[in-house]
Amino acid sequence: MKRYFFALAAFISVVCSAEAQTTTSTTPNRHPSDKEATEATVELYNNLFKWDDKGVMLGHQDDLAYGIGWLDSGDYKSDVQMVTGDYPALFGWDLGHLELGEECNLDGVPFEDMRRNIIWVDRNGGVNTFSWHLRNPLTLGDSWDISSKKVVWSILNDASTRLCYYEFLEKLAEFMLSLKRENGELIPVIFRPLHELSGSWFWWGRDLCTVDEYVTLWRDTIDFLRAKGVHNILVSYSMAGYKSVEQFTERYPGDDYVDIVGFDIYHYGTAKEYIEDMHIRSDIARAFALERGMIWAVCETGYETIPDKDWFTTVLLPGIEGKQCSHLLLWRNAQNRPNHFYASYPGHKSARDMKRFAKRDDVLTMSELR
Ligand code: BMA
Repeated sequence: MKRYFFALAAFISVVCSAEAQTTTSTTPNRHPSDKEATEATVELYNNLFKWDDKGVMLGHQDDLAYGIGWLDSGDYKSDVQMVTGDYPALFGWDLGHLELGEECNLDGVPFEDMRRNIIWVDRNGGVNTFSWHLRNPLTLGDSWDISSKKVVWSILNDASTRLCYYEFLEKLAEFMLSLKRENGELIPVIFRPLHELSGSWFWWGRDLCTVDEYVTLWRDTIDFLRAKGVHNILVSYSMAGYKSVEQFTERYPGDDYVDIVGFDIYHYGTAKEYIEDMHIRSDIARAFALERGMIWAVCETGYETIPDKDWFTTVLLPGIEGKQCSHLLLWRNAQNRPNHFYASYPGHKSARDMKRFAKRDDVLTMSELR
């Protein structure tokens, strides 16, 4: 009987350890939508899931480019770092005016400096994410030029507008392919094209094109980049407002073209409204992401001038807490536009609270990603 018992125990232990081993060794590496994604891009994609289990990555737009009262002079200054003691985990950049071949982006950031900062972020374990307020390829006005409802239609149907758009994309591809590590490997990044699509303030917005036109434009854009050898991007689908799953998915371009889903949300009205809206949108985004084995993010957020000194822990935090949000990006601390800032800076009344928020175990800053 005793012998039988030991034999059984040994058998169970062998089976269990074999099972434990199979679970770890066969856990598939998750793969981004791009079948040819570079190794580093696959790694970043998998890391985003690991970090997602730990907390939300804190991000800031143009963090190293400028802040309140200073401009980048190559010394990696950062309002977030000065306030919290650590850099953000996520660094946002905008590529607007790259398509024009200009030296600086639409907010005056030299692309050379941006590239240097992106390389520094990557070397130090942070993540870079891009938006693109690109010109209107039909009128050559800016992203906000919605004077024609035929822009997307024209890209798809009119040879000269299409050519112009492709020339824009060509410049984008060149830039993405210029982001390299010291060993020559491409730096993996997040790209969220044609963002805030449920709003109608950009030429690609909801009232400016049909569902089919939007989806086709998105796919053509990503196909173009991939055909140019750009395999170092994770693609992020970033909505503006919505109230239902139907609205959220209406213009979704498909799993072969998207890696991350999310939305841009700003605090305009009351705190209660912001939190409630955040909950409605994040519940929908999260359920959608879970179903597909994806992550979801707050792709842009903030309260301009942060008039509430405890905003980070009493408004933003209850908005995202318990929702398993991968990352959030605070918008820029403009140096060229008064009262246009979203992260605290030294001396601002919200500084103590932003530090408190950043120091939480479930909020990740750059050094915590390692
Ligand atoms: C907007 C504002 C603008 C800026 C644009 C692109 O939200 O911050 O001042 O030019 O984003 O960064």
